[in-house]
Amino acid sequence: MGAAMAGVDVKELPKIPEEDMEALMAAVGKGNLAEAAAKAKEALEMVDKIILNIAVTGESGSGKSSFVNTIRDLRDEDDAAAEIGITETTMEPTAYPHPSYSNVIVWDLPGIGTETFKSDTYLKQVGFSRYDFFIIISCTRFKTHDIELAQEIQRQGKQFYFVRSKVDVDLKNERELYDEKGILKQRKAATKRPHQYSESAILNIIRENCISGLKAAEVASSRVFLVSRGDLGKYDFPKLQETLVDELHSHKRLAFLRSLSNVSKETLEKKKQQLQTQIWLKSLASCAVAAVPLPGLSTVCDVAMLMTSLKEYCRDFGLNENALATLARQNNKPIEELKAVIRSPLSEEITKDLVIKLLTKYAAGAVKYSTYLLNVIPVVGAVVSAAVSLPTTYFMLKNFLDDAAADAVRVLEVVMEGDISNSGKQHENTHTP
Ligand SMILES: Nc1nc2c(ncn2[C@@H]2O[C@H](COP(=O)(O)OP(=O)(O)O)[C@@H](O)[C@H]2O)c(=O)[nH]1
Ligand SMILES: [Mg+2]
Repeated sequence: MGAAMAGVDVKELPKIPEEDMEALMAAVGKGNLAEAAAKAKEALEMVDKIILNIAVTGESGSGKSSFVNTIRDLRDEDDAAAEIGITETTMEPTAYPHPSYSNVIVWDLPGIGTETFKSDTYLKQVGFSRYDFFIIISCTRFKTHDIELAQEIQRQGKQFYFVRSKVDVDLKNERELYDEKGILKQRKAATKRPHQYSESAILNIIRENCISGLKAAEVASSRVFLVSRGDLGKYDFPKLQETLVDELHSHKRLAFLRSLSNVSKETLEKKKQQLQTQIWLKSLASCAVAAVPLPGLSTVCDVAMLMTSLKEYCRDFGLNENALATLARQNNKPIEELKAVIRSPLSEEITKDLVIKLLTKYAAGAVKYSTYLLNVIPVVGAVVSAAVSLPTTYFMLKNFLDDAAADAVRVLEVVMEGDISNSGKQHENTHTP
């Protein structure tokens, strides 16, 4: 669990990054420590209250409801899942909050593309202003109404993303044109297809096919993300996650990031970095709000609040029994195989005693750090205990977060290993006569 703080040279201790410092100083203001902590707590609570509304739209049958489930990391058969294969009969969008992050709401919009479809009235009917961005799904090339809708969204000043669904179906159909050695069976099918079967080449053909249609229509963005229901780690789903995160307004980014399935190392890294930006505020809030002195430690802090933070980190990185059981089931792996690579405690193991144990571990190193803090944040220095508590708490949270993120990367590696061998097996099965 992280490098032990005891014996760490004070020069090696990280400086507070400038933007964290700004947030910290803003919270401290001219007030006293209690006020500063209350402000920090308020700032953190505001972040928790941020709501993100994602609109999923496209033709009926294109895979909207399936995608709504996929992005919420649910299987179609799960209780909270959107119903699949239902023809929409109303113009009412349906809200599907993320099962673990209820402030992230995915909206299943009514199907577009009927005879009477008009992009502007459609957007009015579904409540355009509510949404942060739009996902337009198609299981074929994008059609006129997809394009008109994108252009209207653009005109009204919001972002849209084209998602091409059901690529698993395309790949399966394409594979049938090739023999068991992967050689194209019919010459006349060879116009664009490679002679030797190649999944990436076929995906590129699908992508180019979509893009050329969008370019011809002069849509503002002709990026297309290829996905398949339930295959979160595959095709362009991880790239879509990253793009959405990058293009989201910064105050909504954390809310969205936390809700993302841990399907790529890039997402995990971004999640960690974004969560890190809150640690100073969390430490400050913990040092004065409901803080109690801890026996044997020159630290005062709100242990209950720290416990909550650690449990939240576990949830963000899928480190609890429930999430691991689901992941194991989805990937046909024994849960023990996933647990074997986890080094930090799971959510269920986080107790008051554990928090105190961790704080004790980081206290010695943090004492040295307090001198630095006394100089930069005089208000903290005014309360001697806080000058030690603040860095102690900071290092405890920071190390726990780093460890949880590293665990999630290792779990992902185990899952991805499985993915490669599984897909290999699938190919063999498909082609045994
Ligand atoms: N193979 C495959 N089938 C899909 C995929 N996405 C959706 N479907 C199927 O396509 C049909 C329509 O999907 P649905 O999500 O109900 O579309 P909606 O009408 O746009 O909400 C259902 O039978 C789904 O199971 C996918 O990625 N792969
Ligand atoms: Mg539907």
